[in-house]
Amino acid sequence: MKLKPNDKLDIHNILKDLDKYHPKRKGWTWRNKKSLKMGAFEYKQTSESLKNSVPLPSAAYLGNIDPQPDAVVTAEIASGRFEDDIRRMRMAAYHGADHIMVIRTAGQSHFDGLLEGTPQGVGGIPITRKQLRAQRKALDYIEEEVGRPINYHSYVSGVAGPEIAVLFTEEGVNGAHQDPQYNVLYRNINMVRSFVDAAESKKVLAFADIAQIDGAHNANATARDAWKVMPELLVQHAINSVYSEKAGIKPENICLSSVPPAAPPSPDLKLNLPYAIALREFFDKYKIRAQMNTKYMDSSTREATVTHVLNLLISRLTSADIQSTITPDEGRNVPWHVYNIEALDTTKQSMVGMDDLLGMVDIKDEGYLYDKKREIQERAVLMMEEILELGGYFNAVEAGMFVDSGEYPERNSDGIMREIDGGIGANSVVKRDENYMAPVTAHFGYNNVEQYDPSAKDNPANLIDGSTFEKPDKIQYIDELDETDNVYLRMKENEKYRNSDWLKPEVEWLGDGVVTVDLFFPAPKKIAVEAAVATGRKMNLTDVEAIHSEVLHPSEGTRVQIKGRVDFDINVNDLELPEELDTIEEEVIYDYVKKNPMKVIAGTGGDDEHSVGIREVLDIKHGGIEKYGIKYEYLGTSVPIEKFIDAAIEMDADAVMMSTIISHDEVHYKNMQKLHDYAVEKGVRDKLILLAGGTQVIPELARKNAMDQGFGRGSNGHQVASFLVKRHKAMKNDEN
Ligand code: Z98
Repeated sequence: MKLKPNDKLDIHNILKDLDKYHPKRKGWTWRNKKSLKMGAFEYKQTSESLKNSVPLPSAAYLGNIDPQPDAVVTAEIASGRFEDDIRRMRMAAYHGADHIMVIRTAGQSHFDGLLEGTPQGVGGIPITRKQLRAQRKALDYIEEEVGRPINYHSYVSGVAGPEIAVLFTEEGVNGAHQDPQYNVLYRNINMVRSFVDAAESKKVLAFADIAQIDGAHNANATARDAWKVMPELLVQHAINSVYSEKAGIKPENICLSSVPPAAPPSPDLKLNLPYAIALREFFDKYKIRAQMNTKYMDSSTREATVTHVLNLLISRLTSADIQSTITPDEGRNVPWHVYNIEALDTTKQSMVGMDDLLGMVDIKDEGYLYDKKREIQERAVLMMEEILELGGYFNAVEAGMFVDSGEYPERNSDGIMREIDGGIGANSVVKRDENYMAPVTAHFGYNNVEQYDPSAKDNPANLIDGSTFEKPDKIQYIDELDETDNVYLRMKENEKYRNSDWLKPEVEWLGDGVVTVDLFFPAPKKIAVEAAVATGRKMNLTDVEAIHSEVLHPSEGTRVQIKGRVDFDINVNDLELPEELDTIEEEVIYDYVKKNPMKVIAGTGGDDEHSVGIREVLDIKHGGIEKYGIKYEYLGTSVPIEKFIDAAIEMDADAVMMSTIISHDEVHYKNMQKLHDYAVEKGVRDKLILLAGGTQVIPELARKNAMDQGFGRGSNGHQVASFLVKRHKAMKNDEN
């Protein structure tokens, strides 16, 4: 199967023969970094371009260039239905994501085994073999389509950590969160059990060349005052990194999950930049995976985006290796398609916009920045020393040293306390029996297989003729187990909207029917919010909810955003699709007009005083035809129809552009006919290009009324100039 940009990805096809599918490759991939020359510009911190992509909106003015930054860019996708996530992954890849992080359903850490089938999740998807295989298969096609390897990622922490690590290796997952401290602090999983499991998990991740992200950022989100937790963050990174190296993960696959702890209105950079530099300096042999601050994210997508851009500045100043893109709507709902893509565009736009920043500015190694950085590092070292004095990490956790709201060494005695033999799975670690043996690949510790076959010492899985890592055919694939919650049922329910002529608005799931409405009421917040919800109901939306409100003034007004559901759908065959006016490349127009000067007579025809539209299409200021070197004579408003033609004759013009806004009694079309008739009467029709434009003009009807072309609502100078050049050229050819 090969994906084509104009064809939808067929989920049925992905699910077909999934039991026999094995991933194409394993291991993490970084981007091929290189300097680029693109259009009129040179870039330093970029990577190889994509075969297929969607550039930033403003690229339309710059030859549609789409420079890709040098860092790996993450999209965190979490709709709860893996089949819908797949479509979003393809959109994300087109916008520059090459690290797809699938968020798992709330609290999967607590499951003490593997799930099978594809149940629907909350705030993410249940990670199962079928789900992983289907998504990796889809990504195998998508990476071909965009021409860049895509890293696929999920989480290995939790009670079933080692089992998940094996599953990930078998199914071609390329990146994973793994940090036993996460289990201990946030999931109350026993610490001995967590660290033993982590050793096994990490050994497997190392075997599969999976890049590992740690969990330190969670302290950031949990801490009462996030900026006070900075020294501890360094300690957490250190513990997991060294432990990972000891378990065999190579340093370049160890990625520290860093989040700028503060956000405005705190003085963002004054807090976050010294911290980011402290981290970079201490851990220079590892990679930095920069996440965004979500601790201080509210429901304003605008505010979240600004925080993210400030975070991106820090990423650029400290050369982050993986750039995450939390969605700006995460503060108010489970991320929707459009916000995932906006976050990716925010990242691409900011990173490309800040290209070679460090080539132009220096980070000061004296004064406030240096002192603050040094202070954070010193506090971290002191904390580590105290942990050692206490007898190690376990004792330190028992003493409540972590996520205390004081800035170390200050302590407020409100840290997360866990007992060494408490929590889920306490006392479940048992000493290996003497007869114990593990005929498996990538096992932490002693496999004890020599007693059965001395030659199996270096390759214990030989004893069983290879494990699933060497022999993927040994993998047991289990299809759906739950008859009431599976992908086939869900797809049956919304099949009407899959690859069909039927459309329903959607935010995260096919055919979910969800829409947002943006409203303003000249009322205080409390009233405005209820008025907005009432408005939604009167608009026949169901499940109406206010998702954001912002006071513009305590009494003058409030902005409210609501979401709700529609229960109708649209058939595409019933739509009247506007005619697309094609354009010629701007350079070609410039060139043609330079060699073939053109003059146009313009004005608003008949008894019509509107002039803004035509001026926009004429004036250089807004990209009108003047920009391309086309000269015009503007006759003003309410121009008698005959005057257009008389003036054209007098000035030897090539074209007439008549603007016409008023449309009652079809007067606009009648005037077009009149313009044509008079040109014929004067014997100049075949020498003149006649154009009519206005918000009520339908191009096809303008042509029926004897115009060469009509330009309706939203037309612009580029389209008009393109048409003039094409027609002028054709007329010249006819003459010759
Ligand atoms: C991110 N959005 O990093 P359960 N293990 C670690 C984690 O950090 C997390 C989980 C497991 C953030 C992710 N963190 C938030 C180290 C989650 C999740 O099943 O929900 O406990 O696992 O991009």
